[in-house]
Amino acid sequence: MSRCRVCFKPIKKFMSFGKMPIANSFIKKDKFKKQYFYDMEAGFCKSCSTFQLIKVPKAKLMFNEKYAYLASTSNFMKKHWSNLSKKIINNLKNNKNPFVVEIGSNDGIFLENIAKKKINHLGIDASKNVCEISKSKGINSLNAFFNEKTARKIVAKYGKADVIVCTNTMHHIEDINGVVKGMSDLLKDKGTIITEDPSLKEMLNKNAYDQIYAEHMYIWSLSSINFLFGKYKMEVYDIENNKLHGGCSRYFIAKNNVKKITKKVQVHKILEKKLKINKLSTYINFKNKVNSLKKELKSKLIQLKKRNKIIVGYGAPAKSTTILNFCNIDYKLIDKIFDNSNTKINKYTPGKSLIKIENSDKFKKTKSDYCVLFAWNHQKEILAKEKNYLEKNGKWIIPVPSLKVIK
Ligand code: DWN
Ligand code: ZN
Repeated sequence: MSRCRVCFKPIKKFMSFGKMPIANSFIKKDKFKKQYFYDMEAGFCKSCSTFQLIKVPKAKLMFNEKYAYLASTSNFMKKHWSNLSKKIINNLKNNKNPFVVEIGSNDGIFLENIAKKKINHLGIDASKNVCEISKSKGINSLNAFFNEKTARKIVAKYGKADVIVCTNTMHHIEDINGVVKGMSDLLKDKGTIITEDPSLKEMLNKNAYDQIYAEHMYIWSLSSINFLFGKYKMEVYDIENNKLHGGCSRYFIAKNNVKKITKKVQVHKILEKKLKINKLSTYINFKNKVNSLKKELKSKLIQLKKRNKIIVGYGAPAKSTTILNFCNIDYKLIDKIFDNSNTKINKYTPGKSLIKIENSDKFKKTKSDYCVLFAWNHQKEILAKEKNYLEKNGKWIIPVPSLKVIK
């Protein structure tokens, strides 16, 4: 029987996606036959309301020296993290010799703003390649998995942290109890933890099943985050919702009774209650909606192909791995996918899809009739960048929340 990673109670599987590859394992031709597949099954824990994958690949298979996701590929995101850093720097202005720690610091897109202000900081990331990029930006970074042991070493070497930032990382962590216990040991009594992850409410509202893949072994809600931190005498005292990555929630967490709980937290609690995120029926409905989206997208592409239309894709996010493999869409339907990450260009999409990834610089010069926007969460930025596609009679296909063609 499978157990919940947060509260260890038995967990119920409600949806199976079938065999899936590692979402960010974009591959060269010689690796086609050597891919790792696992059964991707989504579960829901009735006792702590945590949405999570039942089984996940070993962390080393997902986070290693070849991690393909570079946060700095989006200007919109650079602005997002610099705004957060300004907010933190402002809140720290009266702290003596503050210390900021980021868990999951990726390529330093957030910490570079803190380092520039000569504030004591430490970035921790499990993937070696992104740590190297951070170091090259003058960021103090540690290539390690964060847990209680790492926390003890950091406290011994640097002291406790005023702020711990952990964005788009909480959903990646199998030993989530170890990490949160480590955070509680590392945090000063009056300190703040800021986490930010795709929001369960937004995923359900947007039928965004492509947010589900091995790295995203949880899709967090206020209710499940509060339960988790509550186990270590901490609580969410403020929340901000934003449009990043298809809709994320940013949680502000402190030790119990240190900070006043804001109205926004109460309002969000009521919203989650209305959405019945603690009821299994909500997830059965989600599964039914997703299965019909899957049929719709596949039949649309087959119908276009029969009319000899040229179909390409734009953006090869981790999310596209779920869409392509769950909907059984491959190179026979989509000729190529354009992307600006040098970790993905000239490689192929993982699993059975095996679609070539080309530099997005070539998009304008390549004739196509339809383009599936897999990076739909960057729609504003991408459609502005590629504004003449529509003028040349190209049509965008947006896969979620419902199948939409922009002419
Ligand atoms: O937690 C995670 C989230 C935060 O980021 C990680 N699991 C990995 C990653 O998820 P993702 O790969 O779905 O992220 P994105 O930002 O939706 O990926 C967008 C893709 O589109 C990237 O490969 C870059 C590409 N892109 C592009 O080619 N041109 C993006 C933009 C904005 C562009 O203009
Ligand atoms: Zn649980």
